[in-house]
Amino acid sequence: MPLDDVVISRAIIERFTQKLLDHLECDVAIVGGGPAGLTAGYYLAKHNHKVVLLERKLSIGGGMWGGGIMFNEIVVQEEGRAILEELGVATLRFRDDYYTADAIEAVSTICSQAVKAGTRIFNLIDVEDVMLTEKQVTGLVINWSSVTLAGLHVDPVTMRARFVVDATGHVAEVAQIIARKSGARLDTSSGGVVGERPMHAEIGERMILENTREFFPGVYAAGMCANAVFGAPRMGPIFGGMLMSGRRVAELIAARL
Ligand code: 48F
Repeated sequence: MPLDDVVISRAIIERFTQKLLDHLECDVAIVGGGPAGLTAGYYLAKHNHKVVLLERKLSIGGGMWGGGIMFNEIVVQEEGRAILEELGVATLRFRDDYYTADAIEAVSTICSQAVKAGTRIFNLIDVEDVMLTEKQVTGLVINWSSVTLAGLHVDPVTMRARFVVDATGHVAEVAQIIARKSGARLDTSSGGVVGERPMHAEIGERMILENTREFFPGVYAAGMCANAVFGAPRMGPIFGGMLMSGRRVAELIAARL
């Protein structure tokens, strides 16, 4: 049978529309498709929770693709290595407790595992606001990131979620939005986004797990965002903390679902 161009278009439009409609209400909406968000998605979906991950860029993977200074190797410590191995990413011992992995293998494998576990990823979507009801975040306000980039005046739509994970990295965008727009205090020392501290891998990696927690009713911080929200150091291209934080936030939320 000859290929019909319009059938191809119809297939894409119908399937995508259905996919989006099926996910306008979910258990957990994760904002940001870096290593922390992807790992959180993997563990939540694996336990049969309905998970949506929203990423503004075309590509998923956040800051992991480029390793350090575009040398596409990442470093993890023992606990991070265990997660990579569980996901099927090969690691190589460098020395002592330092292991390396190919950044491309890491991103593509973690993404694949998250999707196969059931995380539904929507790329090219910008989270521009939250839905706030009786002092609890109940969902997200989303738009095409191309609309935001072009500065077009087009209204967004909404997505309901029982819990939201802010995994937007250094910028801590969801936390910034809540602090700026709601007038309410976040559960941090300053009541707002404290901001990340200068590089210190040892402290940064240690603090990220205690900073992976709820900072506003219904909203959890994970990954680099957790240290930015609560005011802990950055850690550069060691990624164990991102993976462990993703797993931790999944455990914390799963316990409440
Ligand atoms: O920055 P990112 O990789 O965050 P992460 O998972 O990992 C941090 C590391 O990459 C690295 C590090 C390691 O030690 O410090 O920086 O915590 O991924 C965050 C993703 O969120 C997306 C952004 O495009 C990126 O891919 N993002 C940010 N704001 C929004 C967003 C938004 N408002 N809507 C949708 N996506």
